[in-house]
Amino acid sequence: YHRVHDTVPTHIPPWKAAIDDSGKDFVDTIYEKTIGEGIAKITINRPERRNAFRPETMKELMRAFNDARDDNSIGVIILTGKGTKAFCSGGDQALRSKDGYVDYDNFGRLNVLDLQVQIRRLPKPVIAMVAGYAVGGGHVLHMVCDLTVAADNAVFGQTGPKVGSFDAGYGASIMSRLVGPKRSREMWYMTRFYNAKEAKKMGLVPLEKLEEETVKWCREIMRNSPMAIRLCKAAINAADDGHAGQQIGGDATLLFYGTEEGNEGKDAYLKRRKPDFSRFPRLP
Ligand code: S0N
Repeated sequence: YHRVHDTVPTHIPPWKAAIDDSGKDFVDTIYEKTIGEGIAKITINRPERRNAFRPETMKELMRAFNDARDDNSIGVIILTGKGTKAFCSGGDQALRSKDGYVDYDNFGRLNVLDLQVQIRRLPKPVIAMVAGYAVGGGHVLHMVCDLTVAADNAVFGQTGPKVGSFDAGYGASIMSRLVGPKRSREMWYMTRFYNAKEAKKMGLVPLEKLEEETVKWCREIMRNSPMAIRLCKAAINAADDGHAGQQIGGDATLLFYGTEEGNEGKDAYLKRRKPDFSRFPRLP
């Protein structure tokens, strides 16, 4: 036994393009494995869209994860995004329709929810390797991974209530467990982005700035979609009140996409204008 053998080499291994047995190409993703080291790397490859995902992206990621699971030479899987600007920016808002995201079919899908379940159930560790933005559904993907290694340019956040969307399944419950229920509420209600330094300061302000900051928080929340916030709240509570609510949460997202309020956020994002949720009721 030599202590020297305990040191872990730090060089990046040569990655070799991998295939699965479907015979189909990977278009939105890059699937690679190391030679002889037991590591698979799965990269979302839509950097021109900050690695936003569409249904095809999800299908390919699920194929790659499935293959890495079945390959008994693989012991750990890295999930990452192409380039340094984004890990993943969530669902592709340009492809959002009344019943989910649409690319090659004439109906929508929310198949990212299936990928989340697959990653959670996969019996091998999945490590999110995050450079740049991990926001929206991309933030949820990093949260469902076992571990996250973040570069110093990483930015984390949920955009849902700003773009008329939310993840009332794992996106709420896992966050509540990871950062605590109060911080989850901050992230979902206010849709702020946080770098690693800011994340540590969430909720702490100097005494003399207390009221000023509190009112600012109220205003930040009031800018966002009331229905999305209402359902985020129910979803964050579901983690402690019983997981049974979570499927209902996913279905609620689906219904919400068919409403005018849900589309206001997406349209505002795509037209690069501020969303205006003022005409929507804040139900008691
Ligand atoms: C990522 C952001 C912060 C990057 O900002 P930056 O660096 O200033 O770049 P931009 O100029 O804004 O972007 C560069 C180009 O990339 C496009 N783009 C970026 N993100 C998206 C996106 N998500 N969809 C479509 N296009 C995107 C830009 O449009 C731009 O293109 P060009 O150059 O052609 O103008 C910033 O881009 C940002 O805020 N992006 C939006 C992030 C967002 O709101 N994501 C969606 C959030 N919602 C979800 O993810 C849904 C949640 C979910 O996953 C889910 C859960 C349960 C049930 C269903 C779902 C579901 O799938 O919906």
